[in-house]
Amino acid sequence: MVHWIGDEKQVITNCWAKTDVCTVGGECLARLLIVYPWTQRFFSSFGNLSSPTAICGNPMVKAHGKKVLTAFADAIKNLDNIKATFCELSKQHCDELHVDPENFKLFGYQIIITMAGHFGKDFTPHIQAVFNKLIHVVAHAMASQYH
Ligand code: HNI
Repeated sequence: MVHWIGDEKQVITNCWAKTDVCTVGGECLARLLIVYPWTQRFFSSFGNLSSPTAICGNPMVKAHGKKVLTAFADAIKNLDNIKATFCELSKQHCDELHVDPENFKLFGYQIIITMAGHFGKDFTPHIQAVFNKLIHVVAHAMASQYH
C-alpha cells in the first residue's frame, strides 16, 4: 500500500480542487494522442485524429479525457485505497480494451505537463513531485489486474 507522508495528501487535494477536470482532461488526452501517436489506435472510433489541430478540436477526445480524469478524481477521493478503486477499470483495460499498461504512465505524464501549464509558477517542484508519485500509484493500480 502507498504511504503518503508529510503534507502530500493535502497538496493533492488542494491542487485538485483548483483543477478544471473538463479542460485539463481534454488537453491531457489530446497531448497523449499527439505526443505518442501509436495510442491513437485505441480510439479509431473517435473520428478525425489526422492532425494536432483535429485532435485538439475533436469533441470525443474532450469528452473522453473528462471521463478519464473524473476516474482519476475518484482516486483522489480514496487516496488510501487506490488499488481497490481501480480494480474493475484495470480488468476492463486488460481484458476488453487490451491497453498496454505502459500507456497509463504516459497518460500520467500528460496530466503533470498539463497541470504545469495551467498553474504556471504555482506548480512548484514539490507539487510536481507529489503528483508524480500519485500518477505512478494510479498507473500501478490500473495495471494490478493484468495477467
Ligand atoms: Ni481508459 C475507457 C479510465 C488510461 C483507453 N478509461 C475508460 C473509461 C474510464 C477510463 C473511466 C470508461 C469506462 C466505461 O465507460 O466503462 N483510462 C482510465 C484511467 C486511465 C486510463 C483512470 C489512466 C490513468 N485508457 C487509458 C489509456 C488508454 C485508454 C492510457 C489508451 C492509450 N479507456 C481507453 C479506451 C476506452 C477507455 C479505448 C474505451 C473508450 C470508448 O468509449 O470506446
